[in-house]
Amino acid sequence: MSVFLEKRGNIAVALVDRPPVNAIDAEVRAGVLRAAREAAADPTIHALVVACRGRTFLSGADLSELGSTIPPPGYAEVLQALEDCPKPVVAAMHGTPLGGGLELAMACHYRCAARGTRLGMPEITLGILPGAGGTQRLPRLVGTENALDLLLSGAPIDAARALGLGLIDEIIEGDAVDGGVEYTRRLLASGAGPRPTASRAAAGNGLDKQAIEAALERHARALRGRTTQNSVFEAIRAATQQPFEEGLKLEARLSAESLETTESRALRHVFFAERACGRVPGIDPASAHVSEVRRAAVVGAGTMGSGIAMALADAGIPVALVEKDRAALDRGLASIRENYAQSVQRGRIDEATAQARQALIAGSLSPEAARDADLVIEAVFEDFELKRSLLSQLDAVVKPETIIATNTSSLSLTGLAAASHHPARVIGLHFFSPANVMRLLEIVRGKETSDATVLAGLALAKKLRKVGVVVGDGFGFVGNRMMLDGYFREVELMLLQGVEPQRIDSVMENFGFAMGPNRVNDMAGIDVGTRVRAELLRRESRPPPYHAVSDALTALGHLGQKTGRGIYRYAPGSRAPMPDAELSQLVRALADKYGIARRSVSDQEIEQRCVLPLINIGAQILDEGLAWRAADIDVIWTSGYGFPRWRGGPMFHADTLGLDQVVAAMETLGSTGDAYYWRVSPLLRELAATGRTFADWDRSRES
Ligand code: T1G
Ligand code: NAD
Repeated sequence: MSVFLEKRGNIAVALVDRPPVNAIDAEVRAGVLRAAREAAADPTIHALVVACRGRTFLSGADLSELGSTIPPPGYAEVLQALEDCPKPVVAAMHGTPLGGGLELAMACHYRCAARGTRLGMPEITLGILPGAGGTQRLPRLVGTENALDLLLSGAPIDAARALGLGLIDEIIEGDAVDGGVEYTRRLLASGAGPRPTASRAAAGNGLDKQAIEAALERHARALRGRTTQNSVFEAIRAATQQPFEEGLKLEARLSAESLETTESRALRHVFFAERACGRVPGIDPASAHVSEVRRAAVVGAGTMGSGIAMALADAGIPVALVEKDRAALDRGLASIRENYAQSVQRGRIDEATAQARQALIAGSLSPEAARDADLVIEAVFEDFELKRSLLSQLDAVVKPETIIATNTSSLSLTGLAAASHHPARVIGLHFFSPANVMRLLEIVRGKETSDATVLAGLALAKKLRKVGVVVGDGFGFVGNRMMLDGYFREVELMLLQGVEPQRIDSVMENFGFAMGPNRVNDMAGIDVGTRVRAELLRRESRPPPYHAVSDALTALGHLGQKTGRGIYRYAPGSRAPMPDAELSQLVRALADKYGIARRSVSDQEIEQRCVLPLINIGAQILDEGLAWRAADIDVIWTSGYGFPRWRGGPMFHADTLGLDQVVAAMETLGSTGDAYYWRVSPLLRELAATGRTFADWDRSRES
């Protein structure tokens, strides 16, 4: 039983208890339906309150139930029973009423929510059109324009905003259940009766072209490449032009169709993949006590160190930020101040929050400042000897249980850990730049890293609201290995063959990356890649030309946007890339040097040559055991490298292309291209030959 009916005087409370997040499954639906019927039939009950135990009100449909036929009773039946109840029905919410949960609340006659509640319709982020009447009831409560914004952004709003929009009727201070009952008592006292949302009219007269364009414009960035929004418009239009029942029918059809799209499968895949990567096969979360990080230290206040310090402070963790000299420390602290000031200016946080966070970061010139830290992260120059000596120095300073982390992007973790007397406590925390913004955290496990230390890394990622993926200690870890050996290397080869950088960028932007590879390279700084590769190539060699164009640009001092030219040229103060004739000359000379012939390359080939190498290197990485699941790789690429989430990540995308097709295309490309890199990974070949997918492979390893 997951729904309990309690009586408080003449008010009945249907209390849902379905941990962890009160997702709605058949049992919950059946329980609510029973409660609605009982409330309707029992003359001693004058009103019904729907509320939840635990951390949140209903957080939406149980996603594992979607996709197949939903077991009865259906949403429509349950929600109609609530709406048709002859006595007032009140939703009393807390936590995160989302999707189907909010839809259920909208079918109630009144809605109240505890302060701190965040309400939303996140279905679009899963490629789904809401299917429990949300598209029909929401515009009736808040008007079409607000409904469109909620449905197109998928972003939750707070209780105050929900009250302002008319989505809820009352804010509760304190406990949602007690407050909800109290509110209901007042409603009854004032003589309030049932108030079905369905019988209201939606504000707005249909959706004209202008309104649609304005809405699309507001959400353009998030909706690039997407299709779910088309159904949203169709359903909202029906809400304004057709009777409620007709609108519901249309919504049901469009919602069922949305579930079948590759887009929705991909987005749901990423949703579950992001949660699965917190579980590491072979490591029992109960096997170690993971103590909370109460104080942290960061050594090095450069680009990364400052960003990491902010990420920690943003999560409420006090940080000692250690530098080697006063000037460097001042620079670091100044950049942190500027960063917070900018966040205030852009309205992301208020001044008091910025001050409070900044106050958590204390600069220091001595590693001794790390003495009390539960976690210390070094982010000094990428220099093996420097890092090793720092780690052994920290050994002497920190507590015996302190986690010692390095933010290296290219050095061997096991090699660095050997400098510590406690290699079991040494771990790689590979943050991405800017570290306070980027969601991805690669958690690098060295040979000696203990399970407890890995669990601590995962717990930290969660605390920082990042997605932590555990990876092995190989060349470039997972993300950079795939980028350098796969994607960007092939891009360089295309440049050498005479393909214009802007064509490559536009093909990949059309594929769904926010920015094409050449623009990324220019923005990140071409020298940054050159430096990382120089270190990596000490670990393992790669045949030329590898990244010859970027290395030549670094040698010339053409480092990208920051120097006004790189792969592109930039007018002073502008970030708009312009073609650079000199690049063509440079590329021609390098092509001659490496004996690479110029040839024409179609847009389709550009896309294949960017995407297929990611898949192939990804498969190699799985084969080598450097990532555990194909889905982990998908999380890395969608959260850290701009791979379109709605394509599910490179490995999911491979499954949708069909692995046999992928292998066939690689063989064709290998016959004219760089055979070394087009060798099909044995795992990929085997899966293709046996008609399996990466998803199948992941499943076989979970069991
Ligand atoms: N279904 C199934 N499992 C879910 C789930 C869901 N909706 N939401 C969370 N979980 C699992 C999750 O996989 C994890 O499991 C555990 O709960 C804790 O989640 C009919 C079509 C509610 C804000 O999109 O946004 O309604 O990995 O780690 O950080 O129109 O979960 O531990 O085994 O994320 O505190 C709309 C999705 C569905 C909400 C809580 N609803 N969930 O965050 O915990 S579509 C959503 C969230 C729909 C209707 C339609 C978050 C959260 P495990 P967590 P959290
Ligand atoms: P950076 O040059 O901006 O900063 C390094 C800082 O370390 C400098 O401020 C320097 O003064 C300080 N430092 C050097 N020796 C020190 C010592 N002994 N004690 C205290 N401070 C010392 O470099 P960065 O880009 O921030 O990179 C730092 C680390 O992060 C490197 O290991 C790098 O590979 C890694 N990393 C960088 C990126 C990136 O995009 N920049 C991404 C991921 C990881």
